[in-house]
Amino acid sequence: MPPPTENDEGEEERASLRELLAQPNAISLSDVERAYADYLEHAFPSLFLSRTSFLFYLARHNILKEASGGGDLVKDLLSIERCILRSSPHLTTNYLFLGDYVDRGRWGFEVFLYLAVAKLLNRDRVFLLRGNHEFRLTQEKYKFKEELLLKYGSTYGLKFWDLVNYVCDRLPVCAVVGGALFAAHGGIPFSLTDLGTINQQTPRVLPEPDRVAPWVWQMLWNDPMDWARFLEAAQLQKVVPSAANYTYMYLFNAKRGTAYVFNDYAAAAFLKANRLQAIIRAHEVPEELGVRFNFPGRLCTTVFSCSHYTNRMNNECSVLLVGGEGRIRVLRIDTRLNKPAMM
Ligand SMILES: [Mn+2]
Repeated sequence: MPPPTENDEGEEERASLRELLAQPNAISLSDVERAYADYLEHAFPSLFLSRTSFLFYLARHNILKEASGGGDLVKDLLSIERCILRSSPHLTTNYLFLGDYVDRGRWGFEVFLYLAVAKLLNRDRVFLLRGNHEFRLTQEKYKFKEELLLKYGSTYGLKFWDLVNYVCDRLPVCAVVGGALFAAHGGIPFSLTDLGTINQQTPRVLPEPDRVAPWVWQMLWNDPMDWARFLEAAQLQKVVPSAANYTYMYLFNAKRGTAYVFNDYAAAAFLKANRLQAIIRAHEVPEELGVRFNFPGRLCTTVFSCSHYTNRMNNECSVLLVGGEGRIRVLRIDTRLNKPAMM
């Protein structure tokens, strides 16, 4: 049997890309690398919580009138284009994205590039946090690495994969908005909870946070859990809640097989200790409208900005509009045109 021919459209595209990249005057990978380095240098003058003061700085000068938090933008380019970046390229609002730009869809690379370009054009307006899919391990397990290999072949696919992860390893993992709101992809951490200490002790480049900085891993993977479900989970895990070992507040996250769940006591303690008002996170799909208030008193809000998630759900999506003093408004995104067939 003859070997399968590769003379299809995809191969033609790959060949023309190779040709383009082989030309001496074409943009080279090192140019792309330099652009990313430039992006990082200017994006986050110092990573992590120094962004707090950066955001405080903006707030003090009344530039940060409102900020939108978009969560779990996996694959949903249509929603980004139509609803979030429609005023691009020159944005008049600040945008904070809560991670998960790749995996679980066909357009991870495009979403990532789109947001990177938005950042380059609007350095002081667009902020990108890291999600639990901005990791090599996760991307190998889900679809992103495969997506790049399929689109660009093994040589360039792997190079692009490295470039994206060069950026991911340097993305900040949390932010404080307007001195009032804590934002992270998953939630509050367990093994270190003082933001000042976290800022000091977290390496700026983190390819393996699960081993080096578990609190970072936790901020990307943790989930909030209401008290009734928390008690059930404690019973299942045969844990007797005890203030001494913090199991009143955190439990092993059995659904994920890693990290922790936290209840409203944990949320309140964390917010009080860090003098903040509320938590904004993504990471879980609210059933319908793209938003869920997890605890009484709106201590924690889950926002999801990807419609028709994984093409199997019919969820709509939302973004949060954050006004002065941390007031949150929910903006629903019109997703009627985002039919799964179009993904
Ligand atoms: Mn996630």
